[in-house]
Amino acid sequence: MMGIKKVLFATVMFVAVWDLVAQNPIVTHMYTADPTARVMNGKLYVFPSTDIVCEEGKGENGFCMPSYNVFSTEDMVTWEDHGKIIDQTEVPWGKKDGFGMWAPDCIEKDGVYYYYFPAPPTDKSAFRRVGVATASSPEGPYLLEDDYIKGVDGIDPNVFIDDDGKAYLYYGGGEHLRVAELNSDMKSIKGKGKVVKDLPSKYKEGSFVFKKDGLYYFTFPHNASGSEEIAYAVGKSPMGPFKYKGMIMERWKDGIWTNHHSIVEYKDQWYIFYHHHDISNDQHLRSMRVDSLFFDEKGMILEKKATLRGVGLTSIDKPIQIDRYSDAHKVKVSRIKGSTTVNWQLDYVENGAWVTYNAVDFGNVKPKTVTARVSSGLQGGTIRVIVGGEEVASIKVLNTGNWNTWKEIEVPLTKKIKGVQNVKLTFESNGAKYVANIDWIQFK
Ligand code: FUB
Repeated sequence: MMGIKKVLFATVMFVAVWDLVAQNPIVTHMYTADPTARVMNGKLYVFPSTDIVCEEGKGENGFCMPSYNVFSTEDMVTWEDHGKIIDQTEVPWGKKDGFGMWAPDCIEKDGVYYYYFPAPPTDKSAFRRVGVATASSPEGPYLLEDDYIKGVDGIDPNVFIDDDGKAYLYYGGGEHLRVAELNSDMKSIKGKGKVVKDLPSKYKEGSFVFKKDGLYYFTFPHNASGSEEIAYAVGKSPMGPFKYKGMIMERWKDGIWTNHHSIVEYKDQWYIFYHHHDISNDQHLRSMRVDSLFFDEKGMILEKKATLRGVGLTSIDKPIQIDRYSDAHKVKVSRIKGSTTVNWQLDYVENGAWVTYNAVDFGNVKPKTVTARVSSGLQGGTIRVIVGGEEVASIKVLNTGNWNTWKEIEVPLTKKIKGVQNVKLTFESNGAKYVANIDWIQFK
């Protein structure tokens, strides 16, 4: 799917800039979950948690989560990894081998970046306590507070600062989620946390609050049946009550129990960040994703279908990873066996299948050919390439030997293409059920 273009290792800093990609998942060199996205200094920063493969007996509930990295983008396409900002071994009050650094948040107030994270405390006073670390830049370095926030007991801290400067901490997981007003030091709460009222019953976690046009949106993963959907409620105060409005994103039905999100507006577009188990197919090794989000004229959130395509424009200067499609019919997706990078293919592509990939930026290059990297263990067939609604090429695929033997087939384009266009491929077989597997296409 993508390759690392530049990787610089230093003692304390790891920086990686990826080839232009705008697809899901957005990071493939490590597992990232629970993404909190924030706009800071004109950039979009994402603060996720980190999943790693668990050693026997480590972590909790199958999760092994030792540390936090921070990522940023300015174009929603190129992502930079600013490296590890906090490790469990550095938390003064936390277990050094707890592997329980669950969903974090970060927010700026008066030029200080406050990073909130849950961790298992050494004093065993709770399953999770919430710690704070501060920095003068979103990328750190972060200075950890000596102790956790007193009176806060629970996972998934989220902070919202209202227009009047008052800050609120939301936290917890279970039948009830909680809210407390933060003191102006942003490191302690006023009184006791209160239950957020009027939310639907059953398991909830991962509160994320934002305000739009005077309305407060209380959004949360909700396990209404079997795995978590992303749901929301709205209210007129950051403390609630909130009126339940329904689902933003439906629950996963392919073996992953959690989802965890954040919602942010960046450069006049709203986005939802969330996670799935794209790379690993293991619900404890998750990868963060992003899709665009829309509201209706009354401010209600339109339900979002998770996509592989993600967001942003895809430039034609590299192969287009068609397996990260916008929409598809009669195809499956799998990792390519033996690939040294994280790389997917479309497979089980049936006669009559189609796949769309939106927002390809052809610029003014006016490409002359299109190449497809394909394999077929049967008779092959024809792949028609349709750009902006018009057929621009037809690619004949024959048997390549087997489904793991790849061939690049280049054909001329019959039309001039420029600007931003949606691309569609249709598949017709030479008689067999399956046409061809396809890794990528490239316009040149
Ligand atoms: O990542 C560990 C936990 O899983 C998070 O804290 C929850 O929100 C769920 O995503």
